[in-house]
Amino acid sequence: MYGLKKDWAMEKRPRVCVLEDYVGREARWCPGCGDHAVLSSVQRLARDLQLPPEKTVVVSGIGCSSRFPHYMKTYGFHGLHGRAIPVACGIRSRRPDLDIFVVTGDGDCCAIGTAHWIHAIRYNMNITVLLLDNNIYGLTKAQTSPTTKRTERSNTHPRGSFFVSLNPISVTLGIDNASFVAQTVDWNPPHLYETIKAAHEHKGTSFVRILQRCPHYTSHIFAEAQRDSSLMLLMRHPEGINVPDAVAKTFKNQVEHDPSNLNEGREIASQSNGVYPIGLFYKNPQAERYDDFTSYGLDMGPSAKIEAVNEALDRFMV
Ligand SMILES: Cc1ncc(C[n+]2csc(CCOP(=O)(O)OP(=O)(O)O)c2C)c(N)n1
Ligand SMILES: [Mg+2]
Repeated sequence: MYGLKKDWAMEKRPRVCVLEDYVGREARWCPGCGDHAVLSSVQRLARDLQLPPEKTVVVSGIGCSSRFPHYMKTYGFHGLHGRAIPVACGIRSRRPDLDIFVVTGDGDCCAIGTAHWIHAIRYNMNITVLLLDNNIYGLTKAQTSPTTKRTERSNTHPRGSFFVSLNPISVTLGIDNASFVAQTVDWNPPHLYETIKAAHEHKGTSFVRILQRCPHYTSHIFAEAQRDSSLMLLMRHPEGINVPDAVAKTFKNQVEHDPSNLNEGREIASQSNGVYPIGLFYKNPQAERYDDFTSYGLDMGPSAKIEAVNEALDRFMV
């Protein structure tokens, strides 16, 4: 017909997602809050990897940072305080096909959610955990959190916190079967992006602590490190976080650290000289994954499932 192909309109075009396909509601965080930087990194990563929005889920607990799922145009679950990680593990147990991100705060993960955090690291299911650590309970207006530094003032410690703070990286590196442990900062977008990218690529529980500025309550704590890069230590290795040379050059302090060396990773994490190490402390792609067991039987049809349940129940017959 006049040289036209009859089925031209039926041609299936490849799907392309643009940034707007991942942008949800307008973020209500304060201007200058580090959470904005993490949000745009995750949105850009989703766009760059073309993650299908309907196959992506962001799970959070309660806190300022935990408002994250509202700001992504993907599936999301804004749940209960401290319970983000177990919800994500539950989703992963039966949905190997989804991309699962967890966004949690230092109160959410390291106080009320501690038991879940420890066991999830041991289970090593394939999820990406982003701990947005501003050293304070932000949403409830400035109470001391486990990561609040000694002497820092808050509403619960108006004369300054008097006890030693918890280091989430050292804790995670101490848990058997940890498989990916990294640290980055909200104020260095290339490092932040590359760290989240490497975490997402890793198959297992990736734990990323992001030092995050709270402009309202803890604006001073990372201000020095932001101004002076010698207060940070950049860990570099071909198997580590792949930052462009132009970015790496801006760090005066660097160390070559092989992320398969757990003991060296622990040493770097626990140094108490006031310098923040950033990069990959530890990676073990061979660590056992609990989701390899929980996804058993996903391909069974409904009648086979009923038969299996009946068989299991019959075993308890007296
Ligand atoms: C069971 C329960 N306990 C306490 C609270 C009150 N609460 C809400 S958010 C929060 C702490 C949030 O701090 P963090 O996780 O560090 O998040 P941020 O706001 O700093 O991002 C607390 C204690 C709650 N909502 N539910
Ligand atoms: Mg916090």
